[in-house]
Order: sequence, then structure tokens, then C-alpha cells
Amino acid sequence: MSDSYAPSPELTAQANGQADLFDQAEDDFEGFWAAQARERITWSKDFDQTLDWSGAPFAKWFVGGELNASVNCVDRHVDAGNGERVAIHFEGEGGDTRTITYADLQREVAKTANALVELGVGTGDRVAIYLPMIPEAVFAMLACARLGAPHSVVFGGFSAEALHTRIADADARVVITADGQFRRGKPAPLKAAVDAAIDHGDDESPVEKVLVVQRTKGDVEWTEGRDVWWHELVERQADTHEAQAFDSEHPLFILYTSGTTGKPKGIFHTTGGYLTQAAYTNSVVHDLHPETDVYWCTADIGWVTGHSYIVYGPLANGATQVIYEGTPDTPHQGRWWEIVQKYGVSILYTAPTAIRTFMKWGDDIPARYDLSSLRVLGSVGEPINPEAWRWYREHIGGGSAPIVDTWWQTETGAIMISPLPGVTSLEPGSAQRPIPGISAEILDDEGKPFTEPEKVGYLVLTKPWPSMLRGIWGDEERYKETYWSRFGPKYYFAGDGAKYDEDGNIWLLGRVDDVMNVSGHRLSTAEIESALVSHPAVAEAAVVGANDETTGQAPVAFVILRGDAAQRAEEEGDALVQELRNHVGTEIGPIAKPRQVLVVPELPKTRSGKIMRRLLKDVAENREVGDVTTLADSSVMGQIQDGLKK
Ligand code: 6R9
Repeated sequence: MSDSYAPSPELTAQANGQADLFDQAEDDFEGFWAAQARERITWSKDFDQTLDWSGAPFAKWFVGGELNASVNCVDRHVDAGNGERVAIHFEGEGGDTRTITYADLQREVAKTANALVELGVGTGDRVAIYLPMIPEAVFAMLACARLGAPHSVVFGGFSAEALHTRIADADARVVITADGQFRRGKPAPLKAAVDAAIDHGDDESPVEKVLVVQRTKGDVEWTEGRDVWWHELVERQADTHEAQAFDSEHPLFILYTSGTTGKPKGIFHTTGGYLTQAAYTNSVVHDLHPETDVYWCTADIGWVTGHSYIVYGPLANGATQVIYEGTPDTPHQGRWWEIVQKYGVSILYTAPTAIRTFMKWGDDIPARYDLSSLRVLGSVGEPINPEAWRWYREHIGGGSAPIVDTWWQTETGAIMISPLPGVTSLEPGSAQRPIPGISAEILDDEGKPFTEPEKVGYLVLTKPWPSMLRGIWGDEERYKETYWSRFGPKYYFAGDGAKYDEDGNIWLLGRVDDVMNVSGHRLSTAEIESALVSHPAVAEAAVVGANDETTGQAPVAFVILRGDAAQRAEEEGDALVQELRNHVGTEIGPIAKPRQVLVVPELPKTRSGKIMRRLLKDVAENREVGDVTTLADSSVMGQIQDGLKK
């Protein structure tokens, strides 16, 4: 077996997550979660039932309880006398900073909530948020939560087209955006995409109001009566707001994620259970001590990690955290480490793709900074390879900081499988075990649980959990079918391959469906394929996620061109390929641009017409092509390879 790292006695002595939590959860599952909910969350009305699973797979947690998520993240800390504690150290990409205490946050959230009320937002209305990583994104989310208006945050790197689909699916009446965003030192427009998403042509947009933060001061088009400046509307509002308590199962947010079809799924989460598990995990997994730690989660607010581990978990716990607007290499490759040093960051939560990038940039860069404040490191988004794990511990964690490799999903809402820093002996590359209160198993093809080491199977969750999704927005059937049918209604099918090692640690092996993971972001092959075939030059397309040294996986596209375009390709070659890559960028977002677009004469298909992506993956990863016997035409792979050699 490989090396393992036991926690230091000092860490164990002070850690929030202690070994007895496992026994408590084992002995009394519901009692355990009820205790977490009562200990960590302030309820306006206590709940009378912990879990109602009678409508499975639709769960109800903390039934009858009432709370306000925004009050839990803000007001109660001020009421407890911690108003002067810093909630957010904001670091703009260009070096501008803002220090926001909990008392400031309370005023900002109140003003924003009042502004949304003036725009006509009521309980239950959906609000789309399309913002860069600026404090207003946090204010906006908490203001929505305060009003019981579910937010749908759309990553600022997504295109107008992607925004349009998400606005339409959630029927959002209000969009909160900014004039632009800073990216690599330059302002880039953002509101223009909102305009395009609304004036889409094909249908009437549900959007009535667009609230615009001024960030870059770039030019924007303005629609009178619809568009409103944040600094005009929000600034003149009263800075107090009386919040109402909502049912524990009141919808908190919708967040779109890629599924196996082209249409993104609106994963929806409710209030009490989500907040409980977000706060609990942030406390026991990140070992957050709000009085002394400075916490930094580098995710974007547009992803679930930003929801649970920038906004709801840390703020519910009263944390002091850093929010950084920009990219890690602006204006230099040491920017993150400069920030760690400047604010004395003690807990850092980031993604393997970032770590691999830093490895590539060189050990000497972090070595120039004082990183000794760091005491816990976290990883999320994809499996972290042992080499990157060791580098992270050595060069960022001073050779001693524990790394928590946290497995979870948009659907699970919060961390599910992870070491506890003060308890677990760490095994690089493995997320190890379900945390206390969570149960997972690995099933074989027949759906039977097994425990033999090194055998590959499917990860399933065997009990409901508080922060579980409550469905797919507007599509109950798809929820049941996607997650609760593959192995029957008893098992939540996560879509990930997994195995145990000899010590019973769980190793996650990547997606088993047609979803790829690019820099920790989920993209579906179908989504990129449909973007490609929407281009007039493309007749057919197949996309695979190929291994990539930096991004984990990268989209590689195989396209068959239409007749006239094939002619064009002969003449222009690269120009058309470039055009196709950009087209995907416009349809979905730059992150989805294929690393390569390979023009091929045919695609490998089975007799039933299914594209055999496995074979294309072999090509994309420069491997010998596997078994071709189930192909309708077994010569196709030869044709593809000959074509690519030319
Ligand atoms: C939080 C988040 C979920 C998918 C998930 C899995 C992969 C996430 C991982 C991991 C191995 C980890 N994943 N964390 N794989 N080890 N620690 O990333 O949510 O964007 O919904 O992606 O990401 O494949 O199924 P989401």
C-alpha cells in the first residue's frame, strides 16, 4: 500500500470533527442530523419530524421547521455581538479591496432585499444572477434567500445562449448582472450577454427587470423601463429589512448542471436541510474555527462549490473569508500566494486543475511567499492525482497541512465523502470514506454491493441526506429516472465509477456517463455535440472527454462536415476548425471549446446506431484502438486514423 499521513495530535485535539461523530451517526441516524440542525442553525420555529421519506425519492427534512437562510448567514452573527467581525475580505483583480464586516453585510443584504421588493420580486419568484466574483453576488444571493425568492446563479463565463436557456427554464423575472467583468487585467462586457439572452427572437422573455452593477464602467446598451442601475436603486434603500421565516422545504435555489442529454438540468435545493449540511461540513471537514481562521474557497459563485462553501456554509458559521475576483496569473503567477500571505489565509479550498497548473508554473513561485498561515487544504471537483496531492501538501501546505479531498456534486449540495482532518490518516488520491451521517456503497454491474479491493463499480448513496437535491426543476420524471432507477429506487446513482483499496478507502474514478469534467466543471458530450451540429458546416459530431494533463479532461471533437464545407476545409483547413471551436464558445462558453476538432469521414457506430465514443477516446488519447467487433462497419476506425495521419 502507498503512504498514509496520520493527523498530528495537536490537530486532533482542536479539530471540530472528532471520531465519535461516526458512532453517533451510526447509532441514531435521524437523531444525529436533528442535533446538527439544532446546533448549527437558528430556527424561528423548531421542526417536529427530522426526515419524511414516505414520498421517496422526494425527501423532506426537518419537517414543520421554519427559518430564514439569510438571517442565519448574517443577522444572527450581528445579534450575537460579532457585527464587527470581517465577513469578506474582497480582493479585486486590479488590486482594489473592500473589507465587509457582518454588520456591513447585514446592511447591504437588507438594501438589496428592499431593492428587489421594489422591482416586484416576491416569495417564490425566480431571480437569475449573472455576476462576476464581486461582493454584490453574495448580497444578491442572500437578498433572494431573505425574500424566499429562489436564485438561479449562472456562471459569468457562460454565453448569452446558455443564459437564455436557463432564464427560460426557470422562468426568471429579474436578472442581476454587471456592466462587465475584469478578466486577465482587461474589462470584458457582461450585460451585453443579458441583452442578447432576453432579445432572443424566438420567444417572449419572462424577464421584466435587469439590475446592473457598475463594475468596469464600460459602455452598455440601456433599455429604459427594464434596466436599472444597482448604485441608483440599491443605494437609496433603507438598510434594515424585516425577514420572514420560511418552511424548511421552501426552495432556496436552482443551479443548472450538465446531464447526459443536451439540456442542462436545473438542480433544485431547499432551505433547512441544505443549510444544515453546508454548515456542518464546512465545520467538520474544513475544520473552520470562525474566531481565528481566515478561509478562502477559490471557486466561482456560479458553481455549487461557491454556493455551499463561499456563501451558505461559511457565512452560516460566521467565517471570515477571502473572495478574489480574478485569475491566478493576474498580474503575475504568484497572485494567489500573495493573497494567502496578505490575509493570513489558514484554510484553502481549491480544485486539482489549479494545483496542476501551479505545478507547471514551478515550485519557486509559491516559495517566494510566506504560506505558514495555511493549516488545512481542501480539494474538490475531480479526483486529485497523488502527484498533485503531494505537491500541494509539500509546496503549499509546508509539508504538514492535511488535505481533505472532498467528493460531492451539485445534486448532493454538500460534501459527502472526505477525510476529517483531525481523524483520518490521509491517503493521497482517495476521498476515502463517507463523512459521519452519510452512507455510500459500490455496486457491480448487477447492482450488488461488494467490498473486494481494486474491483471497479458504481458509486451509490444508500440513505437520504439533508442537503440532497429535491428534484430537477420542472421535471419530476427526469429526477427519478436519472438518479433512482439505474439500480432501483433504494440507491441514488451518482454517475461516478469507484473502487475500494485494501484499506477500504473509496477511490473515485470519474464519470461513467457521457459527462466530462473539464477543470472541475461538468460538461456533457451531448451539449457540445449539439452546439457543433448547430453550425452550418457540420453534418455530424461526436465529442469525448480525453485525459488532459492540466484540465483533467478536455473535450475532443470528431466532426463530419457537410459537402460544401468539406471543400472549404480542404482549402482553408485551420480556419474552419477555429471557427467551430469559437462557435462552441459562443453557444455554451469558452470552457466548452474543444481542445481539438478532428475532421473525419465517418463516425464509429454500433448496429443500433450508437456512436462508440470509447473508440474515439482511444484515438483522442493516442492509444491503440480497442475492440471494434460491435461496429456496424469495422473499417471505420481505420478510415478515421488514416485520415488523421494525412
Ligand atoms: C462539487 C462538484 C460533480 C462531479 C462528481 C465527480 C466529480 C467532484 C470530486 C470528484 C473525484 C472528488 N468530483 N469532486 N471526483 N474526487 N473529490 O464538483 O460538483 O460540478 O456537480 O461535479 O465532479 O465526477 O460526480 P459538480
